[in-house]
Amino acid sequence: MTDQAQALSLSMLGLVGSGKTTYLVALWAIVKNADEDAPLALRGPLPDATGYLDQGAHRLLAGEAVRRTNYDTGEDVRLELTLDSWPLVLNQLDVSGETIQEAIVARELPRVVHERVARSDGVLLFVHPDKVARPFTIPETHVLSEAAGQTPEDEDEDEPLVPPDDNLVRRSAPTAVQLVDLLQVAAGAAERRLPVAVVVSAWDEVEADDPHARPRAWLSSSMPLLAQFLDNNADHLPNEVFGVSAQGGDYEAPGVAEALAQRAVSERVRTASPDGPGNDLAVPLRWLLQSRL
Ligand SMILES: Nc1nc2c(ncn2[C@@H]2O[C@H](COP(=O)(O)OP(=O)(O)OP(=O)(O)O)[C@@H](O)[C@H]2O)c(=O)[nH]1
Ligand SMILES: [Mg+2]
Repeated sequence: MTDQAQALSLSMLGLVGSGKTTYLVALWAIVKNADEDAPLALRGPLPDATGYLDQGAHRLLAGEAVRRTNYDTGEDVRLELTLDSWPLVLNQLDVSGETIQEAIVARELPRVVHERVARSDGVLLFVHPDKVARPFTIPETHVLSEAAGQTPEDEDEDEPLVPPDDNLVRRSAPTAVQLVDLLQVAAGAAERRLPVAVVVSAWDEVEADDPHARPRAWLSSSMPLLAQFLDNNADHLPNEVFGVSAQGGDYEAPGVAEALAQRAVSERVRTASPDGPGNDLAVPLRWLLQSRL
């Protein structure tokens, strides 16, 4: 088999600020300095445009968050790697969360993203734990309408039905609804079995709340709809959930960025997989690789 035939091509998907670029840049900072015989290493030519990655890596090294990805263009990154001696092409279009958000509203991926997903061997789906918009429960809805000056009797009054604005509904839908929509669109584009590695980014923040947190259990309690969708569609969308702290901590918290900046990126990273905690950013990639072999 040629390298190309074995190469794994992945797409990164996620809503605005879900941690996609930080993961990619941390990976770059690590492989750029790795020995040739490291489990995850660079292979073949350097990517055409390393400026975007280098700039991001520079910020991470200094303990600063990466910049937001450009809304219009995104960034096209192709990394040729070896993972546990297997050739792996990380052919990733790092699009901004807004591009994905627009795709959800339109229920159609931009053509360039559609083509990538169609040719992908797997998807990294990013979720930021602090940016999960939950659906309201019925009691919460009552509290909110009372706060807005509405009494339960008002709600019973006959009002003419105004059809909801579809775009508005999709835009303001809970995060889990948007991600299920996105996965359905991606599965349609792929037209075949599409393994999904859910990456819960900023895992340090989840662990700060609960040091015993496990990624799949976190997903089930934070986004039950998404967890159930993944469970029910495991035939078409085989899936696993990972916790990843690519920064290693919250750079906004007092003293954290300064302390982390003293350490190499590879030593800051924290991961949580079904096998337990670790500090290997490649765990979701390894799972995707194995689910294609
Ligand atoms: N605490 C913590 N925060 C993180 C971590 N990784 C990313 N973040 C924060 O999450 C936010 C979004 O990260 P990005 O990597 O820019 O997310 P993105 O998905 O590329 O965002 P867009 O390109 O804007 O759609 C930033 O404020 C990061 O500082 C982490 O490991 N820990
Ligand atoms: Mg980005």
